[in-house]
Amino acid sequence: MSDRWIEETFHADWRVALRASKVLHEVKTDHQHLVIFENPSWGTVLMLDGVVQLTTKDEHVYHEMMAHVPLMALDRPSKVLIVGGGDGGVLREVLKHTCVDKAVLVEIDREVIDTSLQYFPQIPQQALESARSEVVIADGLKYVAETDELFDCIIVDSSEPIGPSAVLHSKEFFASCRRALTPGGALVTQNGLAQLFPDHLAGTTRIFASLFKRAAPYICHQPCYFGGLFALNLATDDKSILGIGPKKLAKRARKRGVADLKYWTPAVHLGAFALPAELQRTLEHSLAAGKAGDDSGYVMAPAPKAPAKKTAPKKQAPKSPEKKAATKKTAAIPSKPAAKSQPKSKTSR
Ligand code: SPD
Repeated sequence: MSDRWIEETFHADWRVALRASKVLHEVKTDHQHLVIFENPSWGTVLMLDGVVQLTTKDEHVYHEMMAHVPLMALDRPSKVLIVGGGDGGVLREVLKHTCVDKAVLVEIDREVIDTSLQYFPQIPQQALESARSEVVIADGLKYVAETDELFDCIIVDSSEPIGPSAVLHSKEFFASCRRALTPGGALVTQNGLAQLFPDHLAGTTRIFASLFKRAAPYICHQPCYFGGLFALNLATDDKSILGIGPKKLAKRARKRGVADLKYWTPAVHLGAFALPAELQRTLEHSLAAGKAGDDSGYVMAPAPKAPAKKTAPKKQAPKSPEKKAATKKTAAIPSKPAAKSQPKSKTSR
């Protein structure tokens, strides 16, 4: 058994390490550091720039919730765009919907696709080679800004707001997504750890609410994203898609041949939009700030610089990126929105 422990280095205040019983591949690609390794409990693990992206043990949770929540909500989605997601997990789930004629996957880093096919082919299965799939190696921001095509659903399967994924959390990018959606289409993105960094979720919700008629954050339990509830977020101009009941969802799943899932069910779909009280409050305050003119998203502060060799007298430890961003955002969000400006929550169904 190897003694190498590979750390998730993304969080400034804690480190989670996984034992690599075997490192299968490690490379600095043109875009990021990529490592794939085996772990006896988690299976095969993919990490990009020190952030766990997936493990073969639990990838189904995230991939099913990213794909089936928006697609089951839509009446007959036929064209889907996936930005990122080069491992093919979201694409695999999207193609389960027989009504989807075409799914375009735009990935900036070819090596993510190639190494996924090589080291965990059970995740993409045949999705990347499907006649219904089109794989484009391109910058997602540029692709969405320039495409003439319209999609019923856009799924942004990005990493955290660092490296090549940073721009995929920006207002500019989400505005381009809106332009590339058919009327009433759905946009979904991931929004990080809901309880620890609610500002990420709140920032995107504020952007979504400024661009769309409805922003609908939802959550899942993704064991390998250590730190509790994991947030996803859906935006649409057709609020009726958020009111589909369990019977209709089940009927759609049957009709489209979507069966044998491991996480998504109609009840899980509906329950995912039920947010813990404090999170709901944070989002309401954030939306109130949005109404007051602040439609900024979540911007991670640059990582603290390494200390200079000659150390000056210590003043205060640098704040972690999350703490800095949190401080900035909290200042913009009234602790209690004035009764008059209390928004009708756009996050409710
Ligand atoms: N905290 C990590 C979030 C990563 C989201 N993307 C995962 C890619 C899996 N297809």
